[in-house]
Amino acid sequence: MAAAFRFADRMLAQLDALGRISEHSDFLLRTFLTPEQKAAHEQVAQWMREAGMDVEQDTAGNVVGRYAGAGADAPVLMLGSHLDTVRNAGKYDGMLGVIAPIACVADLHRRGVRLPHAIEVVGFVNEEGTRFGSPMTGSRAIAGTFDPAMLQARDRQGVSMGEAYKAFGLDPDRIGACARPPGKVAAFMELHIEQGPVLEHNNLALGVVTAISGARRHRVEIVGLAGHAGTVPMGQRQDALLAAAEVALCIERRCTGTPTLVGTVGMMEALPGAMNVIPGKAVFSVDIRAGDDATRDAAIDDVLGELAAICGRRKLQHSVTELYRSTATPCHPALMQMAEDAIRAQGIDTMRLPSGAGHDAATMADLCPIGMIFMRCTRGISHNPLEAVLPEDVELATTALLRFVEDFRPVR
Ligand code: HGY
Ligand code: MN
Ligand code: MN
Repeated sequence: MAAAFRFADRMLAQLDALGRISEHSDFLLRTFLTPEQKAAHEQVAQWMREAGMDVEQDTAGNVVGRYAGAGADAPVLMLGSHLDTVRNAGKYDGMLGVIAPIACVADLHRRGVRLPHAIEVVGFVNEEGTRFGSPMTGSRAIAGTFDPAMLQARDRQGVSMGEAYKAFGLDPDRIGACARPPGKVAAFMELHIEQGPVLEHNNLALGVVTAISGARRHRVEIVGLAGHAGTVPMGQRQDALLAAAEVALCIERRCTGTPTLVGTVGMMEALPGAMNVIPGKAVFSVDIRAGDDATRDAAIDDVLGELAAICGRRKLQHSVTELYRSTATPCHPALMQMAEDAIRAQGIDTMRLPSGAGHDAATMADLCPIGMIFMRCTRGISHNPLEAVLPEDVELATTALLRFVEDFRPVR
């Protein structure tokens, strides 16, 4: 059967194939430094080679494809996104932004086109932070901002990131060696599904991102006293989980009603975790983000104050560990304009919108000018296997990205 599209048919088949590389048979989970990461990266490396790129795994574990420019020391236009997933993920978050630039380079290669700039396509590791809590490892390594202290972060089995790097066959002491020298990368552009409802609400396939929200992630431990569920009177308990539940509701109250401010408790564990034991310990995550850092930080200060008050009232101990902090990051105006021109060249309308989600692009802003193109996703659903896209949007996104790549000029 003839392909309906120039790009989308093959791309959707590739995204389906990647969506089948999972740590679980009944849902998509592909985390950092696992055999599934290795399998996905090997598959992407093969597609990069077929597209005419030289491919390597860098010292952080990113898979990097390179398509030389017309001149030897041509500036580099870097494209890409992440290949790791959240738990029970959709198959487009991240992966679309790797498969699309590979399709663009394959088209240039087929036509024998060499541009004034070299192109690098990166499949980043660990943008989500699902395994160790600390995210953005691959893009931080390339941007030169990786913090070796993150190697101490441990997964649920108690394995540290440093130990996992060694078990994967990489040297944790050399992660920073893949950092690009300042000035070498002229720009970074990331295509990503919007993961929200705005484009669909405006009946648009593609949007130009103006800025990326800044997030802070914390791990909170509350310690009370485990006890017998049947014998300890309600007024004499030191129930750690009930304190955690109060804090979660306080986060909801504090983060409701302020534009761009959002707060989420995505993980919560009652320990020791038995039906007839009063939880002596509770461990939970706090993810608070906003369009500007001051709004976000004020909310976090209030929540941490409430946490201390709740634990004081309930005679509990608590500890807070910050796992991650990113600052709200604007996209470069010149790249926004180039992206907008490339989209409009497809004969469609577009809009500019902020990103509430975090992205590798925000990390890359420490290295070079950044831009992002958003593609509509069905009902704005993401971080959920219901994540879905329209083939015609995939086609439009890829032709627009190719136009951006061909028309790209380094920004001054
Ligand atoms: O958390 C985020 O915004 C992204 O999915 N890592
Ligand atoms: Mn995500
Ligand atoms: Mn993503």
